[in-house]
Amino acid sequence: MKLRSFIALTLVMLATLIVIGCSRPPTAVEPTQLATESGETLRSLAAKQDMFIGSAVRPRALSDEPLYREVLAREFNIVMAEHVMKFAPLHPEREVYEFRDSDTTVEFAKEHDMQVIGHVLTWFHALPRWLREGDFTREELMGILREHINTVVGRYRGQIYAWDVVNEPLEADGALRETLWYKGIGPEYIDLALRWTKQADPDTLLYINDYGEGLNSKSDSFYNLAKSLVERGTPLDAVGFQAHIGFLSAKDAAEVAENMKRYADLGLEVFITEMDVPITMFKGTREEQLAAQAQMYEDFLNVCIEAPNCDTFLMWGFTDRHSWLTGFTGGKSPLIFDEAYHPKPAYHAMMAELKQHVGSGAE
Ligand code: 9MR
Repeated sequence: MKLRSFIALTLVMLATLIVIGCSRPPTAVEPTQLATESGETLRSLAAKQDMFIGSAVRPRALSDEPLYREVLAREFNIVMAEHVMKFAPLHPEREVYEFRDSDTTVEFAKEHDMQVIGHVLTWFHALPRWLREGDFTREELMGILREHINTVVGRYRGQIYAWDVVNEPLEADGALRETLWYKGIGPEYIDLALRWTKQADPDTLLYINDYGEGLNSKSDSFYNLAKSLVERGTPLDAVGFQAHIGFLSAKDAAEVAENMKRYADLGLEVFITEMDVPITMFKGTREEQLAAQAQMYEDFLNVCIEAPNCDTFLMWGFTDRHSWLTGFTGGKSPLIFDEAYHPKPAYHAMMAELKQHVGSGAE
C-alpha cells in the first residue's frame, strides 16, 4: 500500500472510532431517580384496565444492564424477543436448537409475572443458511417446518400468551410474499403453520403480523387473508399491526382505528406489536419533535384502548439505548425512554392516556 493511501486509511479509521466513541450512550442514571412520584407505572395503569403493555427485549441487555431489567419489569406486563425466537437463532443447524437466549427471556418474564409473545415461526427473513441453501422438496420443507413448530412451540407450551405464526406474509402491493415457505410449500403454508401451532399448544393465541395498517390496498389484502382463514376454519385469534411509524407503517391513527373495526366484525383481536416513532419524521426543534412523537404514541394507544378488540400494545423496545433504529446514523430516538432510561414526553403522554381511561371507569 502506498504511504499516502495508508495515511488516508488510518485517518478514516481514527475518525470512525471517534464517531463511535462520541455516539455511545451516556452513563445510566441511578435507579432511585426513576420512580414516578405517584408510584404508578404504565404497567399498573394498564393492569387496572385489563390491558397488556409491553416491549421487545434483547437478552444481552437483560443480562448486562440492571437498569434495563428494572425499568422493563416495572413498566411492562408483556414482552417479546426482538430477535432470539426467530428461526435462525433458534435452529442454526438442521439437527441443532439453541434455546439459551429465548429461555432467558421466558424466565425473566416468569420471574416478574409478565406474559410472553413468541416471535416468530415463519418469516422470509432470519432463516439459517442450511435452510436457505438446502434445495428441499415440498415434503421435506413441510416436515422441517412442522418439526420446528412442534419443537419450539412444544418447549414453551403453556408459557406463551400468543404466537406470531406468520410474519409479514404480504408484499408492499398486497400480493402474498414469495418467501422460502411460499415458494417451497405454496400459499397453504400459512394454514399449515397455524394448524400445527394450535396442535402444539392448544391454549396459546395465534396471530399473523404485518405493517401498512392504515387504509390502503395492502391492508385490504391483509384483511382478506385473515377473513379467508377465518372462513375456512383455520385457527386464528388475532392480527398484529406492527406500527413502525413513518418507516413502513401508517401515520394516521384514525385510519388505524377504522381498519381495526373490520377485524372486530370478523371476531378477531388486534395487537399493536412493534410500535416505534423516529423523531426524524417530524420537522422543528428537538422539543417539537419529541412532542409530536409523544402525540403519536398517545394517539395509537388511544385507538387501542377505545377499540373493543384491542388490549395488547407492544413497542419495539423501550429505551433509545437499544433500538434497531439507533445505529450508526443515530438521532432517531424512536422509543419512550431516552438512552439513560429517563422517561421522555412520549412516556408521560402514554401515562396520561392510560390514567384518563382508568379515571373514566373504562376498566
Ligand atoms: O429489530 C430486529 C433486529 O434487531 C433484527 O436484527 C432483525 C432481524 O431479526 O429484525 C428486527 O425486527 C423486525 C421484526 O422482527 C419484524 N418486523 C420488522 C422489525 C424491524 O426490522
